[in-house]
Amino acid sequence: MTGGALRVVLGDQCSRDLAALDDLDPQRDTVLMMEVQSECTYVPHHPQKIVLVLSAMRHFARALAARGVRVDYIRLDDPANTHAFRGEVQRAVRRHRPERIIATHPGEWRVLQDMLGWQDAAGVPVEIREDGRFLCTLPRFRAWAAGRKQYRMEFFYREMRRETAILMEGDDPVGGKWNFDAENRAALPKDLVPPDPLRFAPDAITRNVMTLVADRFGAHFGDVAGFAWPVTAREARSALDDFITHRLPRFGDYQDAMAAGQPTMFHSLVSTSLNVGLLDPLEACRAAEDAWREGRAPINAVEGFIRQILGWREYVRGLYWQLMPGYAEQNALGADRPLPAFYWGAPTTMRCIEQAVGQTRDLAYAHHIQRLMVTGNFALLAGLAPAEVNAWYLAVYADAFEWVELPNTHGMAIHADGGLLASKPYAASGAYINRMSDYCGGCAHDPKQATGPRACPFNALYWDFIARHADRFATNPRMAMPLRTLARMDPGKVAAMRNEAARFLATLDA
Ligand code: FAD
Ligand code: DLZ
Ligand code: SF4
Repeated sequence: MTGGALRVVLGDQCSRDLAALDDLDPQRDTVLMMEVQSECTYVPHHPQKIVLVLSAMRHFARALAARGVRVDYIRLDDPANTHAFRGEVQRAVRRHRPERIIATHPGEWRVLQDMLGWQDAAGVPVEIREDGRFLCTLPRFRAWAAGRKQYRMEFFYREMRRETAILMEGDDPVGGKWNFDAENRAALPKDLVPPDPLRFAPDAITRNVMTLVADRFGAHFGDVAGFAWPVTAREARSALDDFITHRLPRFGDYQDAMAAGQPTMFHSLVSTSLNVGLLDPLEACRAAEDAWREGRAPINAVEGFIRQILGWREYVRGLYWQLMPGYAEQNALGADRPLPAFYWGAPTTMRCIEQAVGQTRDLAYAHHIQRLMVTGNFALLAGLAPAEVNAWYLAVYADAFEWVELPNTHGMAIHADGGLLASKPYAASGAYINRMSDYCGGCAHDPKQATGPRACPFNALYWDFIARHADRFATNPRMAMPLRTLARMDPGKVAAMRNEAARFLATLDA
């Protein structure tokens, strides 16, 4: 080919209606897709995450080719592969001599910086198009954020509800409230077993990728063997339908619940499909809304699910691009402890951690409350270094891309942004984990004890955290209650708990 456009599709852009593919001329244009080592190793991604991305890419390339689109697909084992986006774009320009390059805005700051250098490197104009797969454009988010000192998801979410008319009756939210979260805090009853989610047996393409990934990235944390994620748009839609039928009705009630041996509870597992582009967020929201309108799921479940996608997902993406690159550098609580080895699967006596990390290794998945209130809460209380915590979350989950991972980790879980995203730190003692799970029953620790040989580490760490940051939180009305409780405690008891925390933290450092 000489002339025409080189249209670049990245690994998390496997969407038929991608902006870079608009107005594609099959006679003159070529689509470039590149498997490169640097994207597989910039953090040590879980092997299932790498399989997900590469298999979705290969299936997407095959679907494009079946529609008559010319695809130049660079494989990881291609001997000439430079293993970097820029090098592959340069090589492709030499092969195809296009008039221009068209790309879609990437999901990560570091990739955007790279993309901004493609024009000089390749000597061809580069057009970077807005990613239309999000419901809120970046200029729209900037306009919403302009002039605000703090950003609150709830207000953003209401605007998104109005703009999309999802779960609305005229100007009013259906059911008379915007948010049914207060009804969504039940623990899992002993006799209720969550249904297994749909699993997708790897086809020949996926099996080939699994072998490639096991050979090259077998040393990364995580097991490739159990791979069962959707890798095509069709599979992603079946997974959504399965969720809507079997789990959505109880999604709300048990959204915050955790149970041993129940890694997925009533969650949807749609994040991987949304994030690599196999499923459209509006389609997912509309499918849930239809279930409510047809009486197949209650409003607390449907509103809760839609809020996660229309609210949180769009909001964290807007914030990421609003606040980068400085956002990643923040460390408001001065946390500097290295990540303990049990995050990478080393043995621990804490059953909640062992369950969350164990299923992460097996499935590249943990649900929100495990990420926030178990591994995230521990990182917050123990003062783990934000850069290490972020790199861990980015590596170990199949759905992890920095635009969504960083604000959730840095902002929501470990408060490294000092409260830009969340009005208070999500800090909790063992009592919370005991209330919301059955983990503590089989644990070597006792959630009711804060000191002594069987003490739950979360207890002493919690009060040590509150005491350590008491000055900072003194002006935060949402922290008034724990600060008052601390002030009323016997000073001897506080000192004993802080000693316990110091002793426990020293064992981590050792
Ligand atoms: P469900 O509970 O079924 O929710 C439905 C959908 O809503 C999800 O698929 C997701 O697309 C969206 N959603 C839910 N919560 C959030 C949220 N807080 N922010 C953005 N979208 C949300 N999500 C990612 O997609 N990638 C990540 O790398 C990621 N890292 C996280 C790190 C931490 C520390 C925390 C606390 C949360 C993180 N989340 C991340 C958000 C959330 O935990 C996952 O989206 C969710 O667990 C995915 O599972 P699911 O599809 O079963 O979600
Ligand atoms: C995550 C990932 C991986 C593991 N490999 C590739 C790849 O080989 N080629 C590619 O185009 N994209 C890959 N990705 C996804 C990119 O890292 C993703 O596009 C950026 O993180 C921006 O969101
Ligand atoms: Fe986790 Fe403490 Fe409960 Fe053990 S007792 S499972 S460490 S919260």
